[in-house]
Amino acid sequence: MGASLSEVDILTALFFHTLRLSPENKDDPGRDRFVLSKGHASEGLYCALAAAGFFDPALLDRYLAEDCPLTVHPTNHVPGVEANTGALGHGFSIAVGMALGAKKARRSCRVFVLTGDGELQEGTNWEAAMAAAHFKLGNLVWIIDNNGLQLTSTVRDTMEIEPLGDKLRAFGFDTRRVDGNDAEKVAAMLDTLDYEGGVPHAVIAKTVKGKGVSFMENIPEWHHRIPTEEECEKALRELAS
Ligand SMILES: Cc1ncc(C[n+]2csc(CCOP(=O)(O)OP(=O)(O)O)c2C)c(N)n1
Ligand SMILES: [Mg+2]
Repeated sequence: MGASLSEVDILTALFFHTLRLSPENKDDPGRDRFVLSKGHASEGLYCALAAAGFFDPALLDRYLAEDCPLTVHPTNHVPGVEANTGALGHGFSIAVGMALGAKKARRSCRVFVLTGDGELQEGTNWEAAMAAAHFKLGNLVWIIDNNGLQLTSTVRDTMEIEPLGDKLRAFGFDTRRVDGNDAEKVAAMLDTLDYEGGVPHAVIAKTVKGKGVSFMENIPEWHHRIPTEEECEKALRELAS
């Protein structure tokens, strides 16, 4: 839940402001794409997709049930899911391929991808970053959920990724920073990007893992812990207030 609460404001900005994507155009080759590379945070994506009308929100109650398509890691059996992700380090490469394909086909669609920050320890991201700059993919936006935590510990203690802004700029990205827990700020910032130019975009979205639930914020174990019924009620009360 920590990983989903971290990203939910970014998904809100994307699905309810930025993306030219809806249940009506979801099979149109010219649609915008969104790839959740940090696929373990599927609950956030499922909630966004349900709220945006891609499937009946009642399905959310069957999350992880046998025969339910809402699995821990998302697959394209779920309407609106563009890529099967969850093995970290692959989603950004997939997104680069989508953006390159769109550019070659002269389609105006844009590709947005959300990775974690611990995920950037996977070398495949940096190969993809080189390719994005080389192919001048201005239609690509790489958003990094920069919450400073990964599975059991901090990113800094596991394998430091800083100075991230300098790295992204050196790899040729138009690099922005934003409060990733403020959907309006994310949406406004994405409006300012030049999607027609030849420079790919990177957004360092500063977030808090577990955002909005006092006892989950910044606590690594809420990466995987299942709340008790009491904790669940408290979390829902806090999120609703
Ligand atoms: C290739 C691969 N290695 C390990 C894992 C196990 N794993 C799942 S989530 C996670 C931590 C991810 O941290 P981060 O990218 O910072 O995402 P956050 O949840 O903090 O947004 C790890 C190591 C995985 N899913 N894929
Ligand atoms: Mg993280």
